[in-house]
Amino acid sequence: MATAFVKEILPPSLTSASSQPPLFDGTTRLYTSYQCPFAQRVWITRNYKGLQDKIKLVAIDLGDRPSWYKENVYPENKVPSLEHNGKVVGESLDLIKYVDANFEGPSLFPNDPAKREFGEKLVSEVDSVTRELFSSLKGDAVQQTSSVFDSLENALGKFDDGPFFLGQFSWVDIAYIPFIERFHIVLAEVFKHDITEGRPKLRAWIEVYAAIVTSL
Ligand SMILES: N[C@@H](CCC(=O)N[C@@H](CS)C(=O)NCC(=O)O)C(=O)O
Repeated sequence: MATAFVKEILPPSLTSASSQPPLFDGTTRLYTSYQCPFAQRVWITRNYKGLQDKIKLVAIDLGDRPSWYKENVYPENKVPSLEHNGKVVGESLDLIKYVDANFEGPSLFPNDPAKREFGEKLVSEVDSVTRELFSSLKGDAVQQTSSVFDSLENALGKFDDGPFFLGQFSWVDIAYIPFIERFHIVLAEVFKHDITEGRPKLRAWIEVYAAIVTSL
């Protein structure tokens, strides 16, 4: 984890009027959007590993996307994507692994086989968890999300050597947190419901994560 607190000046989002930054000039670039929870996963990974100087942020305005992004950089036309070593790779969950494997900094993958197995299982479920959370907004969100948050509370109790899913901070936390923190806020603001009420492990997870992020 980066120890010195140096507030990064975020570059402005590029629009259809912006020219394309150089491609494959040896610079590693993370194409991102400051609002996107998928891109946030890779942004957290970069910052947690202290790679702010190694991976340059290129923010894209998704509402007014530059055409060169799809044409020249990433044909899927989504963020995040990472330009590294003469290629562009995408998909946020793959990118957490890619950045962890190809760059320095603290590992996000524990060695303990039981933790690795549990981590794979939790991450394989993250898309269905987020789908369920989003679909709950069409109905009684408090009631419909309750079993999801109960199962996260339960999962957070599996290892007791830290407040995170695998004890120590890992890729599993990064996979879930951008979505859970948004639902935490939406349920509090719109439905006046605190998802951490009666779920002490979930509360500690959100609080400790917030402390980590503000120290990056
Ligand atoms: N499965 C992708 C999803 C990425 C994604 O959907 N990003 C959104 C922004 S949050 C996007 O770029 N949307 C643009 C579009 O779909 O055209 C990942 O995990 O990286």
